[in-house]
Amino acid sequence: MSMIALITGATSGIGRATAEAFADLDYRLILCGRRQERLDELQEYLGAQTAVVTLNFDVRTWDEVEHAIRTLPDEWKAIDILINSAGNAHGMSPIQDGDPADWDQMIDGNVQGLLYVSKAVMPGMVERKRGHIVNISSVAGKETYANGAVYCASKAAVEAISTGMRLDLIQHGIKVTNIAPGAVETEFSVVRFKGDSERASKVYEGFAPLTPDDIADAIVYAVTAPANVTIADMTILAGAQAAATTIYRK
Ligand code: 8X3
Repeated sequence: MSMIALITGATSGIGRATAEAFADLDYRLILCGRRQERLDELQEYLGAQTAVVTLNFDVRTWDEVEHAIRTLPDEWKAIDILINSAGNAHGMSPIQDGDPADWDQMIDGNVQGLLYVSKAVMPGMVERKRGHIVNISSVAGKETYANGAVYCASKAAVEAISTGMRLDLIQHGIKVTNIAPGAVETEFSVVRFKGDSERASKVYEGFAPLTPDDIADAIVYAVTAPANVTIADMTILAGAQAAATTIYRK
């Protein structure tokens, strides 16, 4: 039987690109998101290629997460691969001007949500003594930049959780990979700047940003590595990028 992969944040960006790449590997897909129309579209589009189920829940609400995963049909319960891709930035400003509602969105979504989904999936992996968890962090988790303290903190937490998971799960035969992308052009900046697409497009001006497919390639590399190899951590920057905020623009 082919692998079963559960992907959060599957309706856009890195999550969606990973779903497409996994469909090419004939993995069976559990695609999770909050936008039903997009889930339906994915079900139709990728369902032509492989078996797909979609789950609509908010990663920030434990009851929703627990219920969605517990009530998966039996033939979908043995999840081999978990891709924690759901996450976002909300607002960008000096910390003293930050909006606590934005902070909640980032801490609840990027940290708590990742923990909740993992909590719902890990016990089964432990029981089966196999599994692979891939957490999508960010270069922002490795270096804090001005006006991004809380987003960077949320991603630094993802880095710490990835390491902690690797330490705790190794004895159960479960691999954990942390992937830290730099500038990837997705709806990320549009969300960060609250729909201001002009401001968002400036982020990617004058250089070629990463695409979600570039990150999906790295995820495929990590999850298809042989049993004797753990890809623990990958930082992937754009070709013109040297660090989070050091980008050579023309
Ligand atoms: C997104 C990368 O550098 O814009 O996580 O924060 S960055």
